[in-house]
Amino acid sequence: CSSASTIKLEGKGHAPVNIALSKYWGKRDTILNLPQNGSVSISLPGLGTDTTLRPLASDSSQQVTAQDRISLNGQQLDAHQPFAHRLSQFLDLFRTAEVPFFEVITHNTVPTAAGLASSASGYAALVLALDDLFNWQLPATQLSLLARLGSGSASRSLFPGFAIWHAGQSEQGLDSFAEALDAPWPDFCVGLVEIDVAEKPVGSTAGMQQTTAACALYSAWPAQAERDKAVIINAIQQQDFSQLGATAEHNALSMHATMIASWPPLLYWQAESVIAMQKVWALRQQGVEVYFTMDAGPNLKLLFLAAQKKAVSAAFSGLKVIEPFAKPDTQAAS
Ligand code: 2P0
Repeated sequence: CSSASTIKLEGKGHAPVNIALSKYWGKRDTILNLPQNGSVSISLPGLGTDTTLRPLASDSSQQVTAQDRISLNGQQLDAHQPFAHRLSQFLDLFRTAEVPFFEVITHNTVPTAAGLASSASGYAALVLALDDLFNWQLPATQLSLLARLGSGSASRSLFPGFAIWHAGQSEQGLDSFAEALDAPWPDFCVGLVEIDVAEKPVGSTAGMQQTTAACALYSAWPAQAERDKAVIINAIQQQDFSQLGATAEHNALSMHATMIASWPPLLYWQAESVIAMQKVWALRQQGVEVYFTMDAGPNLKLLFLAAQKKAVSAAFSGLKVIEPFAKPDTQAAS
């Protein structure tokens, strides 16, 4: 797609993090990041990644370089560092005669304290920066497909609001991309409960491999995940919060059940995670409608409507509340 005349001096991209309401867990192709099942997510505005890309040409006017130059949050990374290595492998897909290497300047606007994975926003922002640099002007669904090659969940971070990632069926994965589910829900709130933000001992990619290879329960997961996805899409369209919350919580617990039933076992929870789950269940008993979801880590993400914001915030001190559909100037981040 890239001819010398269309390449800009630099390309920029921004993408938000997203939280899956019905989860991606397991790959049918580990190279192409093709999932065993589809998923549905909500993007969190204000939390994400900003990336700038510049060509590092090896012509006479510039110092000859034999590798990408990658910085993360203002820090230059060694090429062998895992984050930089994975990113360079992804960039291998896009090198041209004019752009043999890239300078990548990436900043996460995800506060480390939020305990959110940044690979989704990271690869989505990188693909947007590539699109800008090479002036491809690709539609969002095709950008989603490219972002998926970097990290599966990145396919969903191309879109604000709700997004659906279709698992697809083809071997090449040209039918495995996300698209927006355009259904704004102004009252919808996500609360971030920080339990521990230290890097997890088993990353998602390895965790998925472990689960699919060594869990008898896993065989039931893809069909349940597809059913949950359909129920959640319907709940979003009908603005049926009870249906959405209950299905999302059950979906997350079912995913974690497959991890726990692997051997060796994979348990991302900490004692405080269970205490927070019990607090959510106690709140529901008291009539406060709040649900949780959890990813490959110990932190909880709470789902509730604006009418419950006060009660939920009172129960979880320091809760960071995101209102995905609020106008930017009224965006709550308490
Ligand atoms: C999700 N997770 O749907 C699920 C739920 C974690 C638990 O997508 O190997 O970083 O890069 O495709 O996307 C995290 O896994 O994995 C994830 P790769 P990814 O959000």
